[in-house]
Amino acid sequence: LGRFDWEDPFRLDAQLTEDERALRDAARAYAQDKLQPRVIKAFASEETDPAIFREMGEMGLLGVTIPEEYGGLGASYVSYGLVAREVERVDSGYRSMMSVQSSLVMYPIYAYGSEEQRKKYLPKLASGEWIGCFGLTEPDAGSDPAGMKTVARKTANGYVLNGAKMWISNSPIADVFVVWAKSEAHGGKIRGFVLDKGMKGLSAPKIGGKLSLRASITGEIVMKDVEVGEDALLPGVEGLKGPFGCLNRARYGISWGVLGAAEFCYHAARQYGLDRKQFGKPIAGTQIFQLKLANMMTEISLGLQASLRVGRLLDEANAAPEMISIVKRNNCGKALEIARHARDMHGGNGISEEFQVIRHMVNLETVNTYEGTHDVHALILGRAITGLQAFF
Ligand code: TGC
Ligand code: FAD
Repeated sequence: LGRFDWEDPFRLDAQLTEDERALRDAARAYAQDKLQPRVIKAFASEETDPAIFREMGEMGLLGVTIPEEYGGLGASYVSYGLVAREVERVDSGYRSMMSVQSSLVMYPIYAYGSEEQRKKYLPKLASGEWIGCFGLTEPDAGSDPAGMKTVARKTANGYVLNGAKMWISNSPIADVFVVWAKSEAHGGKIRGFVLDKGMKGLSAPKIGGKLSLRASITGEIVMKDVEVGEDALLPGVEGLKGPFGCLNRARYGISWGVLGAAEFCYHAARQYGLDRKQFGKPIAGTQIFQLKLANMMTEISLGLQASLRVGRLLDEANAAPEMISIVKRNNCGKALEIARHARDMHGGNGISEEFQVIRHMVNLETVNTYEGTHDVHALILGRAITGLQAFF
């Protein structure tokens, strides 16, 4: 009979290639050495250090799946998931910064961009010299992005963009803005545009007062008669499948990331339970405490196996979006539940920043909402199961 490891019940480690393990270990070392020491203060003061992008770039953590000729690593989707897990073990906000840059900015420029756009943007985004953001959500169009109001009007030399995007990760510090707009010249179809910081009429005010994801800056994107050339249009895609193609990658990465946050909470609760004595014995020696730990370990290990499976299918170009909805939805929901239990299992200490579980808990509220809410993914799956759409 085989050996059992409470930290790796199904021996995920043995299912990875040597390259995947090496990248995972490098990402873990970076996240623990460089991100962990600054996160408590960054979250408390709602500050995002832009230098993190350059550090991640140096480590090769931006654009993991983008080919090397454009500055990426040309590595597998499983590798990308492993990086997300290590970064989110520290904080969902840091993973957010990384995954927006990789999946929502570099990926569309690579997949839908012209050769000129790829050469202009990808190497600088990969190195972290430039910071990117992705504008899909609007004040009146969140779960229903087809209801967006941002428009691109054709001019003699290009387009004029008008509209406002809301809740955009990285936008106040971004150099590169991938925005989605209804293009009049394309029959009102949604098209992607790449805008540069400093363009006349383009601004990105910060959204303050967030009680979740405070280490990752969020803002609006306001476009007032922003004039761009034809070269700003992403030529390779039309319609909602453009932004959804990017979201597939980011949602998949999140499915791994949230389990990193959940693992942190599980490990912290276990250690706390071993150290903390009440009624003359460690609280980890009580049945209820052990039941909660057993549930945490079970959900994390099942979730990791599922994400690994979807990652392998993505690497074979054989993954369906519904598979990604399953792992995004389930892993986010389970991670949030695990963080809430870990908070409770720490008693009063559970509300202190020092023990970190409450930070993960409030962060996971955002992650459960963005990139398709828990319920919206249920409706995507319900449609696949029944053939009936229940959105409206
Ligand atoms: P629907 O009719 O289903 O589809 C419209 C067109 O899009 C295609 N499509 C997809 N293509 C690729 N991958 C997918 N996952 C796709 N899903 C749909 C579809 O085939 C169709 O193509 P065509 O050629 O026939 O036109 O569209 P709908 O309007 O009914 O959509 C409903 C719904 C709920 C599925 C969708 O709108 C949805 O997923 N809503 C959630 C919105 C969302 O996820 N927003 C995310 C914003 S970005 C973000 O949150 C970043 S946070 C990042 C961070 O900080 O880490
Ligand atoms: P709504 O769509 O108004 O949903 C409100 C509630 O109604 C939810 O519970 C939802 O599940 C429910 N609901 C909606 N429709 C239905 C239905 N048909 N049936 C049943 N229930 C329904 N967006 C970007 O484009 N780029 C970013 O970088 C980005 N970063 C973000 C960062 C943060 C910190 C946050 C909080 C959000 C970010 N978002 C970003 C936006 C995010 O994707 C949206 O918040 C999300 O898609 C939900 O949209 P909404 O907030 O408008 O909520």
